[in-house]
Amino acid sequence: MTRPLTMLLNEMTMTETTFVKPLSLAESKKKNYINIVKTHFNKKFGSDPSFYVRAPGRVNLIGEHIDYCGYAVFPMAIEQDILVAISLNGSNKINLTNVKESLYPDFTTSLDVLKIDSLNPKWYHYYLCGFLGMVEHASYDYLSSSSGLDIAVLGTVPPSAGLSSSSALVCAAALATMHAYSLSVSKLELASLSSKCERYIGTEGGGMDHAISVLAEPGSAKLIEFNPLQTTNVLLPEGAIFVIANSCVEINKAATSHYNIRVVECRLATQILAKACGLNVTEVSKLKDVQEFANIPVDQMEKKVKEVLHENPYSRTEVCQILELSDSEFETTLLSANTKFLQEFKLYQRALHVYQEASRVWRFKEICEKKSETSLLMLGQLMTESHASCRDLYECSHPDLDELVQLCLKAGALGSRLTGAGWGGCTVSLVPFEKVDNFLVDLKKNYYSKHFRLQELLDTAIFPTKPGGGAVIYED
Ligand code: ADP
Ligand code: NG1
Repeated sequence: MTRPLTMLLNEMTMTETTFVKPLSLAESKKKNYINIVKTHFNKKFGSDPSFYVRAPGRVNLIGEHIDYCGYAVFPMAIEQDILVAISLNGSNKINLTNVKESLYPDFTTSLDVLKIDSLNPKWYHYYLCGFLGMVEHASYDYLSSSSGLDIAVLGTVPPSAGLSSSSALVCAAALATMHAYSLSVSKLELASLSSKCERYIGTEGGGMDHAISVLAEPGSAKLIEFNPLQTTNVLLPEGAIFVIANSCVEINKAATSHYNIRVVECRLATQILAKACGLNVTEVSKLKDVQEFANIPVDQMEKKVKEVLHENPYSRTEVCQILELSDSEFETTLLSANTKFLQEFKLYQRALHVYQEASRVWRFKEICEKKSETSLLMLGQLMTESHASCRDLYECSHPDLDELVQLCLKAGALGSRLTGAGWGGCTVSLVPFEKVDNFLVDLKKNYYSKHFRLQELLDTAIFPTKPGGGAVIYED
């Protein structure tokens, strides 16, 4: 029977612009997790939640550490996610509980003393980032002394592994807050807002993770461009699959300064390149701005970097001299809270990585779109080049990750690289369908058995993945 046009239009609108889905439409595996978080909510708060939110983690296929430099990246959402069950509680308290209580203990705060401690980040601070970002966006208009919330969280994204568990939590919190207070925010706005508010935790991240967590559509990876934020669906070539393998080396971005150091090095390289190109340094804040204002194609920026920057690390004094800044001006305008101690900066290597990685992203997209017999080989090669650049120029790898990449290649991957921030976490490998089974067996034998302590993590440490959908609100 043909369905009326109005019904079809409603369905289209539902998938494209609103987040809300009936709970009955959730996949059965998702329903199991929803039941777990519902039971936990009920045990802690003595009632049922009003609704649920899910926001997925992601795997970045290529384009590492370039989103905060303004360049496009190429991630896809994964099945693993953060689930939030939530209800208004009529008090002025936010009560947060987590299904994994031993790792993430309960937390309660009054609405009038919300604080995010970026020096000692705890799990609930990430939730509060999303909450605060949303209420600030609404200028606190919706908050009263009875706007408190009961919240239970369940996460399946491996934490601190480069698959964006923290951003999934921030996005889920922002979306849950939006719906609890009946605010109206578009998907694009939510993606930008969640990215800004995760910075309350202290890391100066780019917008990739939130954009994909909110905007992902099942079945395709996305090219994500910034300023303005826009996304393009890209179908991945057939015949191979992306497999994630966790090195099981954990690194928390907010509790260390590695990530912000790289952001600072890119900022300094931007200023020095801009000056050398005769640009107005106050108008230029990202490496992409230099390339655009100087009107140089991205694949020719390598030449400019080699002309202007030197390979030896820059001292703080030298940077101040070049930029004509006093040390205290330098500290206040260019360094962040956890990078004030820095004395040396590798600018040549970081800028070279960023421009070359940005070119690789566009080549990756073109190969996916053109589709030829050699597509898979070429994609694999770009991924492996990207890893080498992360390891040697950006220095964001880890010996265990490098070992894992080599083992993945030996086990049949056409390409393999670290994914996400690095310094630990996961690899993503492009593996031909017919080799997947052997690939899994080989890795288990050669990496996970060798690192004996990882045996118990095997079930969750290595898994094939396909492009999943973005954030959703489930209601009964
Ligand atoms: P990632 O690369 O996974 O985003 P981060 O180091 O940025 O790693 O963030 C990890 C932090 O996010 C954890 O230390 C924890 O505070 C929070 N987090 C991740 N998953 C969960 C979860 N399931 N429940 C509560 N907090 C979580
Ligand atoms: P993960 O892997 O989630 O820590 C971080 C940044 C991204 C991006 C990647 C590196 C945040 C929230 N996320 O991701 O923006 O810069 O590193 O490509 O800071």
